[in-house]
Amino acid sequence: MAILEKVLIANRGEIALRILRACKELGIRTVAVHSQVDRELMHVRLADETVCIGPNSPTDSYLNIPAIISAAEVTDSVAIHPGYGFLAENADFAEQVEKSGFRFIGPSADVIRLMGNKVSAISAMIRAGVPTVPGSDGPVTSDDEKTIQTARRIGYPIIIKAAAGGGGRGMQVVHTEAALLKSIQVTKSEARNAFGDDTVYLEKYLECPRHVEVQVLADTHGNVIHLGDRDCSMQRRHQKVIEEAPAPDIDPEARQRTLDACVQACKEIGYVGAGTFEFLYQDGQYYFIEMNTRVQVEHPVSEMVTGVDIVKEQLRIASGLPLTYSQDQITISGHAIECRINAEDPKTFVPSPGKVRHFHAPGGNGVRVDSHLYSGYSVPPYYDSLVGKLITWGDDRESARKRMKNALDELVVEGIKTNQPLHRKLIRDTGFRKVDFTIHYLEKLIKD
Ligand code: MV4
Repeated sequence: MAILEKVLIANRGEIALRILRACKELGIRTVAVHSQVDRELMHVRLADETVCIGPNSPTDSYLNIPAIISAAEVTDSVAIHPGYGFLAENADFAEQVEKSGFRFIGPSADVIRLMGNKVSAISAMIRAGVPTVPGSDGPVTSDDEKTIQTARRIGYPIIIKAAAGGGGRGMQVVHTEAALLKSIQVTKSEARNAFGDDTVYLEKYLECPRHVEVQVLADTHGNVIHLGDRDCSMQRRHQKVIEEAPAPDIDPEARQRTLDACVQACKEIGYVGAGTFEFLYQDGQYYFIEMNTRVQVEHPVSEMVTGVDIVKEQLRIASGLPLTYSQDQITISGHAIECRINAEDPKTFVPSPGKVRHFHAPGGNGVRVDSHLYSGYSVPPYYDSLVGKLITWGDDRESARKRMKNALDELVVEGIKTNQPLHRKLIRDTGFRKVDFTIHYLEKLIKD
């Protein structure tokens, strides 16, 4: 078996550059597809071939399935890497890519669909022995008496979630039985409008958890490994701001059981590719909430503590090659922290596109910068405001933190506003230093 010959990168910005670098290391030829304004992107300059797939609006370009597949056809690409966001977790896209004769770099359309529906995802996890949140074990039905009984068994507060939701869309918390049925109707109606599917389910609402996730890799030969976990609790409005690996201050037995269960679940569902199991972690227990069937923004922190190149593994897996490592060859060494650099006002979080007059990346031992920025580049207003990721590694959490403090002091982005000042504050914050935080920490910190 040989490595893929030519890969089309169906994304933009830092992740497109990240994928291009992995392709180059493996000797894979690259096709960059881009919107009109994006011809100035760094990875477009570096790609072997480029195709303009449409106007600036994402719907006309990076979400335009026929345009992307046509670009794969005219360039004789053999595979499509979707990155994250855009079409990365769109099962119909994966299906059309495969039906058109290309390899989709990710799991099968069926597995994307199974995990895209949160009710079927949770059922699959229960079958595989992954710990889940106490809940309705299936959708809420029209039998209101039964729903009330189910809610009493779970106990209040309860969170109502849309099966087609995820990533914070389509959820509502209820504190009393009096509010239950009305809230279910409201969530159903919102879900119908947003996703065209009004299926909802119930879970016990965990009030002060951390967000801990497990990175896995699975090949087409039945080999599955995990790369440990990450903490992504520092977030605002479901946008992660800082991530780290390994998740600090975790019960070792609960962790090992959960990591093993994730590997087992991949085997049972026939998972192929890179994937992430999302958990809430509270009082020493893990509770599965969702699975992401793509490479994630924060994958570098897992790379830094394992030495595994996750994107190269994705490309090997899609080529039909076995994973480079067995589980025995994976050790977690040291600690890594990632700060997401966004083009936005550090106080109001309003996007701040525009021309980068001057860019200077920090460097030195244990410092990694994943960014498509360069001096003179204009950040367009049409897309996500993520312009780079600063990642540091150290022997332990405190060393990684100190390196991040210095790297943030060195970073220069002039011409646009970025959240660099917020990061400089957070990295010095006592709650962050002492691992005394939950998913609600940053939003509370910003308030005062
Ligand atoms: C929860 C929860 C508390 N209890 N489920 C939000 C995003 C989606 N992935 C799931 N989410 C939550 N589910 C139960 N049973 C709290 C959240 C939640 C959250 C989770 C992870 C990271 C940030 C969050 C922010 C607010 C709420």
